[in-house]
Amino acid sequence: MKKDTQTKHNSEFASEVQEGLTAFPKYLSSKFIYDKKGDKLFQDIMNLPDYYLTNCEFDILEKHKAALSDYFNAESGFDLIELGAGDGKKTKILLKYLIDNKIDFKYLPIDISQNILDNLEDSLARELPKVNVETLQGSYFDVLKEVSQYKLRKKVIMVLGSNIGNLNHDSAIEFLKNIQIAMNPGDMLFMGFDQKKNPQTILDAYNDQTGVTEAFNKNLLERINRELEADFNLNKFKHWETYNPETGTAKSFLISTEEQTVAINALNLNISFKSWESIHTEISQKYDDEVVDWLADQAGLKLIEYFTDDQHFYKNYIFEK
Ligand code: AVI
Repeated sequence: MKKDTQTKHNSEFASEVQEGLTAFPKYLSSKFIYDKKGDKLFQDIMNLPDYYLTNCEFDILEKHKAALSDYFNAESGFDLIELGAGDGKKTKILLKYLIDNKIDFKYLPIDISQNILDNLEDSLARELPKVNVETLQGSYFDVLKEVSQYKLRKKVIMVLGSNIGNLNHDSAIEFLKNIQIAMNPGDMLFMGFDQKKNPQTILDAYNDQTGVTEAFNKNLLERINRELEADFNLNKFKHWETYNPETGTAKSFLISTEEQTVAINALNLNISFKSWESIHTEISQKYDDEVVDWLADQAGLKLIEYFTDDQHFYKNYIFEK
């Protein structure tokens, strides 16, 4: 990451931590979980049997790759633009099918982390050397703005993993609107949305017995300790998950198990916690077709098709402008 970008991230982190921990009730944004350690913990979460989202999306791509290829393919080829590419494990199912069937396409993964993009490029060179790949480092919207200038051929913008679920509805509409603005008529958006289901299945996915999700959530506090010279004692906080079946919102909290004061030296700040006081850290929204249709409509997009797994736990939708 470039030095000026790094400084911008650090000051954004510092000011949001200050704002969230001096508010009532306290909160922190889940986007800050993802440093090097947080990225690794999220990879571990995706391998947990209880975290059904990954396997469901894997199955959907495997089962429907031919139909998806038919939707995406265009006479003069297409650009497959992936936001938040990660390790590309799921995407490779589709990439392999497109290569095996000699479909004309270029793959453009976008990620904020150059490290993730370098690893992805290396693994593609080994596993699928025929894929024409161009990595794009930057925030989604800066890169999307650039990409919206590509008007020569069809764009398929892909967002896997139900990442939209980490946004409240207003921010989700904003996110979709920004994508819509980058699209031209005929372009497509292909996006994963985790679905409402048995609340116990959802709670189990975000409250695994091995403690990986707890460590992932607590990485926020660890990061504040590391980067802002704080003295959070992680053993004095408890990971807590709730799910509201009425709204479809899963929420993660960190709960102070005793009355305590934490010093954040880089901010010159002491934060007091009452016993059992909470910090809200993440939402993981669950959807149904009506809500997805409403979000799309608000963002100026048309829902045209969806694909699901055998249990209907998860859906990948296709939208057009
Ligand atoms: C990245 N995001 C879609 C994950 C989710 O399911 O909300 C993050 C996560 N949080 C806890 N486990 C996984």
